[in-house]
Amino acid sequence: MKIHMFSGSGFAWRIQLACELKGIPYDPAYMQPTPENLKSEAFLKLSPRGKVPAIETDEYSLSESLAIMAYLEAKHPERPLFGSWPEETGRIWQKCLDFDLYVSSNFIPNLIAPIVQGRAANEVDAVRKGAETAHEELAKLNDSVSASGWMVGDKVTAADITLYTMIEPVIRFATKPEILSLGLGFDGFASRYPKLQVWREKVQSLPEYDATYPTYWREVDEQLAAAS
Ligand SMILES: N[C@@H](CCC(=O)N[C@@H](CS)C(=O)NCC(=O)O)C(=O)O
Repeated sequence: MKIHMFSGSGFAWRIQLACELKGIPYDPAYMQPTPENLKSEAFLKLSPRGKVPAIETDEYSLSESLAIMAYLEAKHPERPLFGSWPEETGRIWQKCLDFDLYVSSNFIPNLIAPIVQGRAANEVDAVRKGAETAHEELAKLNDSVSASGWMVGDKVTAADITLYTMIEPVIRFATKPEILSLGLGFDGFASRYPKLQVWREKVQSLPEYDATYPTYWREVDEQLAAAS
């Protein structure tokens, strides 16, 4: 199964994590995130909105990260990521949908995109407002971490995957050296959101995690480490 993606896409990271956790073999089909690639006729057949991730096998293709995770769960029910009984399944879906409908829909256009696209310094007020909304949501999420340290229940689920792969890019991009002067408040993440920090470390400690860490991020990290 191919995963059409580009390195650093949080939505595609979800599919890699789901595959690694479930032991599903996959082939990351990396592309450059250009309009020529994403909006090409061939790619639009796999992903009608021209967005990654999309999966492709000889018989089937699918886009939308939550739909892909649900498909993988139905196809490979072992090591469930969407719960083992109806009430748990409902809670996991609630967490995933709430996050994508109301939270990541703010993170991406109002915080991550202006930073990644180098617009943040010219759009300081809008970015600060995006950060403020993100902090309100993160505070609620911090309070909602379950007693086990996972988002729902007592083991890693699709809820953890869905949230982690968007929260981690926010922390990474909003703490870039050139962004710190905007005072967006993510450099104190661990003390501001102690339960989320423990949760982050739980995700990062999963044996399957390292294989999914974005290769592009790793290269940048290594270059920075070598330069310092
Ligand atoms: N709702 C979609 C969102 C996918 C998405 O926004 N992907 C981004 C990369 S992280 C993308 O392909 N952006 C390119 C574009 O919109 O042109 C999902 O969950 O898969």
